[in-house]
Amino acid sequence: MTDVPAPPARRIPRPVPGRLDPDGIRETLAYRMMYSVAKDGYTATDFDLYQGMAYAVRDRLMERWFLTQDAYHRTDAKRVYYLSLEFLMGRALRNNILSLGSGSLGAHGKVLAELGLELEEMEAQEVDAGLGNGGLGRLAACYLDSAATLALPFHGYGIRYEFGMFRQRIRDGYQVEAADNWLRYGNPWEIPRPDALFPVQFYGTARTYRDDAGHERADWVDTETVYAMAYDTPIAGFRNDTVNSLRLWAAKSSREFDLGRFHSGDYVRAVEAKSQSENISKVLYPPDESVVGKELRLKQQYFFVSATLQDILRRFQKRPGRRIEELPVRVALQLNDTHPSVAIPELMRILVDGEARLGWDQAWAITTQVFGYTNHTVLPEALETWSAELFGRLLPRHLQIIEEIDRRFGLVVSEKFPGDADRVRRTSIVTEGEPRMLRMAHLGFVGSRAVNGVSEIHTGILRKTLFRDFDEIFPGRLLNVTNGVTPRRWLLQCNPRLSALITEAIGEGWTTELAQLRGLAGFASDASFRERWQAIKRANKVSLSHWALDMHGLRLDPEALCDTQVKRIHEYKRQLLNVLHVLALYLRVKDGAEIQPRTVLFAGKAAPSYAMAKRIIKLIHAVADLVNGDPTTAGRLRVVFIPNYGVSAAEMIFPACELSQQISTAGTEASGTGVMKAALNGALTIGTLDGATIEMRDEVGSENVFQFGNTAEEIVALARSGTPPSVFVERDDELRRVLEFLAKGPLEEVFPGLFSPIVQVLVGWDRFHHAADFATYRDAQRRAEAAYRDGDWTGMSIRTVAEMGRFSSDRAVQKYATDIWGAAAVPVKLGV
Ligand code: 26Q
Repeated sequence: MTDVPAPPARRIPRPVPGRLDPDGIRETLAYRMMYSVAKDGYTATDFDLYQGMAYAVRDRLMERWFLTQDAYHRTDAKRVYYLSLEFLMGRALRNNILSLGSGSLGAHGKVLAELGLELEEMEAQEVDAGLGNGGLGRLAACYLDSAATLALPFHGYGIRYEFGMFRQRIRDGYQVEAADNWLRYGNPWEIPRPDALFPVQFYGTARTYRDDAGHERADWVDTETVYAMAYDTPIAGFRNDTVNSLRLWAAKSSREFDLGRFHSGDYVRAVEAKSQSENISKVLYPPDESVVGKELRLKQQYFFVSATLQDILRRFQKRPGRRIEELPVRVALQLNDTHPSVAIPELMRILVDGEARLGWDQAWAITTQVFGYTNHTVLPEALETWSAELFGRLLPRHLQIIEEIDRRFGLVVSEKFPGDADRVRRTSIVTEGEPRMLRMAHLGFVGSRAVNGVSEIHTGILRKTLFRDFDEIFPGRLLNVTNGVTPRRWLLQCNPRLSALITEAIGEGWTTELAQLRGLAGFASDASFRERWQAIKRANKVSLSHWALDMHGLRLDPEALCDTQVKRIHEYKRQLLNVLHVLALYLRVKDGAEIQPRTVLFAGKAAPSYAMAKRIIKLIHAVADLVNGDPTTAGRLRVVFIPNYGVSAAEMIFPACELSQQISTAGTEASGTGVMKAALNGALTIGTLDGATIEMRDEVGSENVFQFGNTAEEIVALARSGTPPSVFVERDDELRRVLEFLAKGPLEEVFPGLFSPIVQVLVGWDRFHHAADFATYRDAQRRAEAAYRDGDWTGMSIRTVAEMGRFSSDRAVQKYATDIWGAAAVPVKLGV
């Protein structure tokens, strides 16, 4: 590849960085209101003011962004690229103000107050950037925050979906999806880069030919071209002047579409084809089983991977004298699950077929030094596979390359295990027989220098199951990095009351050194501190009830224990176990028993084609109507489903949460991160021995967690034994009664037959073993009630927060940087 000397810089003067005191903010806001928003005091709406303030904040980020990117270039630092189909960012305004600020929200709040507007009112004008489905997408957002705070040269790359995660409405208790047109009123945080435009090829044919030297070569011809255009969003580190970027690609048709068919007079068809090709970045795919539209999902994956690699290599080669062999020293690429794993054959294609003309072995050595791959699931139905037929039609050359990777890997395996044909078959990337399928997890493992699970138990299960053979073939490649969450958004920003109390007690260092929370342990028995701790939880519960009433017309009871299960609706997460327990409580109250008053709060979206999950949502609403409409349970039990769960709803819910449920069947939840956010806000956890809850128990102490249920090993043994759920139902009067109530009670009367598929699963053949865990779940709930009523709940809550330091995403990202990326911080300082 040729060196491109950088053109001489134009002499564009750089403005003096603006100030962040009230005068400076007032001035920038005035300027932005007039020149960017073009509104004055007579015409500006709250939304206009939000826009003006967003631009005013962005101006300060830009100065730091140039400073940071210059420093990365100057020091030639190793860059980390995080490739993800999802970034669940939520709102940006408060987060950016907090990152910039030297104190609190003070100065910005003051300027707004002069305009008669509260920060809270204004920030509600911003729409969530919901470019993700759930945990995996939010993790990417937390890692962006931590990487910037750690001053790492880190770039997020993904797709600028025109429609993100659907908006969930509830009609008659059923989920109804609506399009999330989040860009309708513009997005002040993004900077369009019409000049950062890369062609991406699809279809066509892979061809072999002989080059001038007589070597056999391959190329890819007669393709269709779509262009990827970049949009950059600044990502601020917390009070360190680092500003990284998130680069998202939007599809643009090629110019041929604009000009080509024109000549044949077929103008309308040309414009139709143009919008066809721009469909690629139209919509975020939900993780459902449906095959329809799958080709477009693969197109999305390759579209963003191709543009990203072109951009990365352009940046890499900008420096004169660069040799491609240096790539692994300068660049690390992290694959957020297999969704971007086509990057592996794409880099091979560039190195072998492209200008570099490397031999296979050299190209492979480079490729396998550059990639890291994170696995987020062991559920077989969630592992990504593609039919070779579909893949080869869209990306014929990549299919050839994958087949060659597979062939060579097969040789490695049979050399290491002579005569073990079964092992070769088990580990192959391309399956035998029809239809041939590509197993992307296998490709990810073979093509990466490091592969990681997201909690200790998850990594252990990967080692024993999905990646067992691979771990033997490549010892040391598989490692664990337990997930974490950013304490800036998930405590400092969302819970100002608790943050202020913590800072008053231990200073503000915890915001970047979360382990400092340990200093709170000493306050667990301090009477006045405990009282304030309790009062804050109560105030947060009141705030949540006001919000739920205003936003959704839902009534919560701030006096009651706030019990939450908020996450995607999925059978493995076992919202049904929670529902069974709610019904048990209901029947007990009907019998005249005294229970600890509680509000059981559910929230979460079901994939649009996941019929069982949608039925579970309907069941939750039916149970809510029954329970909330019954005067006997008034003041004792409420069931609430908060619609349209997302980042902003989570920021309201976690500060108010007292009991947080992570009750998945052991061995199914890779990590779970919501449970960390709740605990960081003082909730106690009721949970199975699954995902990161095990490590949370190890940190906070088993006396502070309500643990129950079969272990992952026991679940495997249970499944092997073929024990039917009826065995557990027969020996448990309360469970039997609840199931009979479901099958024959008032719910069945109002909705005949609607819930029988659910009952059938629970008593028939249940992959997720609800019945087997019911009795111990009930016991754990009893222990929780007792602790809330007469135990040391507040002390437990304080001690939990004190031991949550390990679950900061700062720790997780630092571990990736050291163990996988080999990347170091490049701190910057803006001299003002
Ligand atoms: C795949 C193919 C086609 C369309 C969609 C998908 C798809 C999209 C999203 C498959 C999976 C996802 C999301 C997975 C996810 O969020 N996993 C969660 O990741 C968290 C972060 O590691 C963990 O904490 C959770 O345990 C895990 O469920």
